[in-house]
Amino acid sequence: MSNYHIKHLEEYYQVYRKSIREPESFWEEIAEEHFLWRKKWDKVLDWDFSKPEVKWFEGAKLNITENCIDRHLATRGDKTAIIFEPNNPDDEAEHISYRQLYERVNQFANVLKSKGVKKGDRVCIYVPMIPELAIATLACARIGAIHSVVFAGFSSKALSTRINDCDCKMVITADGSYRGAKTIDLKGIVDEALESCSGVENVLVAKRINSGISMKEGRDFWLQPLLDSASKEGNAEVMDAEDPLFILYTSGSTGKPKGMVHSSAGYMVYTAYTFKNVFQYKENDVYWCTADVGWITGHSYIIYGPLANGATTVMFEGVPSYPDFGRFWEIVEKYKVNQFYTAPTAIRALAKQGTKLVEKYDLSSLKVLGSVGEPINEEAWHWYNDNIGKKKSPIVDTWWQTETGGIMITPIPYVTPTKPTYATLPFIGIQPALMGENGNELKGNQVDGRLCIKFPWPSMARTIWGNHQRYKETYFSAFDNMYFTGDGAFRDEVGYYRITGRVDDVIIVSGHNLGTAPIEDAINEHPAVAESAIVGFPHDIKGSALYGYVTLKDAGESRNHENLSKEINQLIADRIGPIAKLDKIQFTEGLPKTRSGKIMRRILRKIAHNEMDNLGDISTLLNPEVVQSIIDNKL
Ligand code: 7RM
Repeated sequence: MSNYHIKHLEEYYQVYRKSIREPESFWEEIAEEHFLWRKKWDKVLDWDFSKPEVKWFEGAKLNITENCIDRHLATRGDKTAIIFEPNNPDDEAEHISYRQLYERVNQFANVLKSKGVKKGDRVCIYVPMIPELAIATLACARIGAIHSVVFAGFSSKALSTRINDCDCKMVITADGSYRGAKTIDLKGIVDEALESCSGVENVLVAKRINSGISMKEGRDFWLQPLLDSASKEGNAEVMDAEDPLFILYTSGSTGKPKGMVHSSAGYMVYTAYTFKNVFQYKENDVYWCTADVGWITGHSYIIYGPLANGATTVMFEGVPSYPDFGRFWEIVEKYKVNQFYTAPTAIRALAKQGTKLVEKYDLSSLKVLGSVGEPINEEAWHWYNDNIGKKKSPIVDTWWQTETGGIMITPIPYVTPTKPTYATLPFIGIQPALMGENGNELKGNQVDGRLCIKFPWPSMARTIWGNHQRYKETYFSAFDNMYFTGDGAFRDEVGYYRITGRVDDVIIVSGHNLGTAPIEDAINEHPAVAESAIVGFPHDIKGSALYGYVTLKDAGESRNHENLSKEINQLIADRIGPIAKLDKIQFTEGLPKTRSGKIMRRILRKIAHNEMDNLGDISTLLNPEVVQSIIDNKL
């Protein structure tokens, strides 16, 4: 019997040791006993971090949707797979059983095929949090098309960049979306994006807000009539273990977004196994992750991980503040949610509202509380623990990344004793290392270093779409034979890990990773702007907010700074999305630079953090005099 479900701490340590000593036989047992294979593998693992190349379960054949849907039909056909809770609490919710999911995914898959989508083709999914989003995703996986879900809050420019990067031949979208009291014209955004995407042949449009949108003859099709006439049966495409399952974009510190490529078998095994243990999911539990499917958290822990375990997963269309800040708790009560998984930024926003709206609802069904996306500060941790978990539901602070595919460092609830702000221990099979700046591994406890992973795990991204060299440089070049995460971490006296944040230029605002470069690019498009630099600074709710330093082309020209700031933020909203708007914009006469011309963000970051006394040696700068004037005019 394999160790699929870990129930106490001793067992964790024992299974952990086994997974490190004999990774291949460990993962082989898990894979063999808990999944449906069309053909078993020839080799469990083949890897070489210097290339880098990683293959899990090579030679195996499978389809992930047979594991997420078909195999449950015999025992869980009538069980609810997805509960859809709409934006407006007065609208009717939808309970989709495993059998209905099977039929709807087949119908969708048949529509895709009828429009010429084939195995290996890329399909862009730009759909709000409605059932069609999950169904479209699974339908792609069913026919072996590679889905590229783009968060439906991104601008047309961000969308077209992502469509073109991986040559999507189809876009799936909706007429519009609800967001609290507002609606968003999604189809309009798609139309604008497609002006610069010549490879897209068809657009399938789900009807959500019934807005009078325009449809382009021959290119655009309403989804529902096509679904209605499609068969509810269909065979899943047989995929190789290492065939790509999806691409998901994440922003880097430089240049264009990186299309992280995830493969089929390893991703399935690892997301399913982590879901089972990190949430201690038991049959008939109701699980809710508040993320959007547009992020990796939604891919792995709204769709694939839960469904591979035959779980009931909630999909919520709305926002935590609509119609009021009690909405999350109302939903927990309504569905008797057992596991609740959200982000620190949401917790901080809700904590700010006090506990009145929390006390209105019965939260006694909760057994596990999750946190993900950024470091959870101590105050938020305690508020969550005291008021939502009533000190009886363990908090799982789960550290992981788009690139890792699944949860990497986390407590196992009721197994690992928790500690505020600590993600605690590596999950089964994960071998973290803390590295010093000289490339040496920092052994022992009570050390602070750069977080790396020494050994492959099944759900790691295999490459960056179209740019394997960039994959190698970004993740496998900082340290020999290690995957570098880009995060810093501290290991305490008992070996628990605390993530200290990014060590590169990516800033996490409200749980969204924002690279500085694309934001600076957008600002620099403004005709009056000479150059700009973005840094993060601490923010009560968002975790970090953006501080922009902007120099104008003609310093003598007296432009109204307030108007300029508005125009700059509008540009950012148009190019990237409202999430990337700056909280503070300081107009400066220059930016501190190295002699080779690199902007010294380190100094700007310190100023934004009010650490003026600790700027370090600035004498080597090209223009040290500019630093004092920036300090004098700080916002
Ligand atoms: C899942 C996800 C990844 C980055 C990662 C970290 C930060 C995520 C935590 C965290 C501290 C956590 N994927 N991060 N989880 N930092 N504690 N529990 O968020 O690709 O969007 O972001 O997020 O910096 O590198 S992601």
